[in-house]
Amino acid sequence: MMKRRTYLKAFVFMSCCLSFINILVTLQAFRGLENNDKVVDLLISQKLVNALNNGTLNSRNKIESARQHTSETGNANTVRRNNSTKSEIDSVNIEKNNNNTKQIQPENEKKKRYGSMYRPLNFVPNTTHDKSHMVPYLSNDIMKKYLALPESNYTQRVMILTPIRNAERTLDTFKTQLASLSYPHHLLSVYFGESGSTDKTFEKAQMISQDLKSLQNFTDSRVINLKMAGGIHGNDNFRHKKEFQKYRRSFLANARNRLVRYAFKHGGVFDHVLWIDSDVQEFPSDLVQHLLFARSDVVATSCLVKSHEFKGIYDCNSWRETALSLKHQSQMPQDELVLECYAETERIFLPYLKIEGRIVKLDGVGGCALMVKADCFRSGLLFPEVVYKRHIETEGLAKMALDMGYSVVGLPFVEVFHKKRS
Ligand SMILES: Nc1nc2c(ncn2[C@@H]2O[C@H](COP(=O)(O)OP(=O)(O)O)[C@@H](O)[C@H]2O)c(=O)[nH]1
Ligand SMILES: [Mg+2]
Repeated sequence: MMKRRTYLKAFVFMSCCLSFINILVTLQAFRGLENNDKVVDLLISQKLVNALNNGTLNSRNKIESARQHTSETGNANTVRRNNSTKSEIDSVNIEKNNNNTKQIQPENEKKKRYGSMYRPLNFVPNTTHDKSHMVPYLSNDIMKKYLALPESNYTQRVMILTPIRNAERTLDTFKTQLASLSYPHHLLSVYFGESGSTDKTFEKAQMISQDLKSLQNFTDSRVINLKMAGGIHGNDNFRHKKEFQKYRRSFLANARNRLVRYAFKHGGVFDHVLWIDSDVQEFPSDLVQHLLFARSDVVATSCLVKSHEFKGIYDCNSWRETALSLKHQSQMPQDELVLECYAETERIFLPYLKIEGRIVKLDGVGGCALMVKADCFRSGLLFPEVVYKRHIETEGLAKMALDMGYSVVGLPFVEVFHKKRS
């Protein structure tokens, strides 16, 4: 009897041990699967980022590309359930891409036409009527040829004006770029016009101003509270919705006008106003010299965005009218706002005018990096806050400047880079 009970106990004990080991093995297996899933998830999200960056840079294509990759993610999930490898996932995605050739231009075609950071073109291609928004990468030799500056003894004073709102995260880079300007710092002042920030933009800009004055020898630097409320804010897709543009751009025009008025009242004497947006992350150290070299009243640079080994147009507001664009506008009411990048308007973007040389005539300008002679503002030029000849803000300023008899030009080879799209 005792013996049978001992056997029974031993049997129960053994069964418990076996079940426990079984549970451990199963748990381990699940964890392994989970980790595999994480790796696959990472691969998928990386592909999404790549696709967004590799597609042409206009927003419509970006949306298409994002849509396509949402369905790719679905595909990959199916593959994951079947325990497939990375190369299998890649081949499924490549197949999917092949079925969508309309949306994604083949890499080789893109490289041949626009060059790339690694294989720049050794000539200036004619992209005048290009609709892709991609901008050719040109070799250093070509760029040097079109960007050579004469020796000069600079004496002109430049007031840099930058409107800021929730710019805390971009201000450090912005300050580094300002500090590396090779124009004599004692001829430069920087005024920031802040309003509506919900982060520490104001405090950060104050610290930067202090450094620019004491460590970088700038003549003056201040942060001004513009005392405004409103505007349109949010990520690129939201902020750039067509229906918001009249109000958004009018608000920005008002901010710019307040800032420039303050500068004239409190900023001493200066010869030029240089507008630079706080989310422009890279500009050439000789930016000021290039803008002065144009010897014009209103001067804009190309404003681009980098995307892996390619680059594309960010600011669509620097353009030249064509006969066709003017014909279209002549059929519109006077107070209708014409906006670039929302439909084909048949205008030519500044970066596509390189074929004409280093200083080209424009009819519209953007505010990424924009120099305006101080005398233009003194004689009444401003950023229109209501529609002026079907345009507003910076583009409206260009239209108004032309009407006042001022010269409006662009420097297609001088490229500043806006931060990546959000
Ligand atoms: N003071 C002020 N600056 C603003 C406001 N909204 C934007 N900005 C600044 O104006 C510049 C251009 O604005 P942004 O939204 O980047 O224009 P986008 O690049 O054309 O979309 C940037 O330096 C912004 O920080 C605002 O409401 N108030
Ligand atoms: Mg911006």
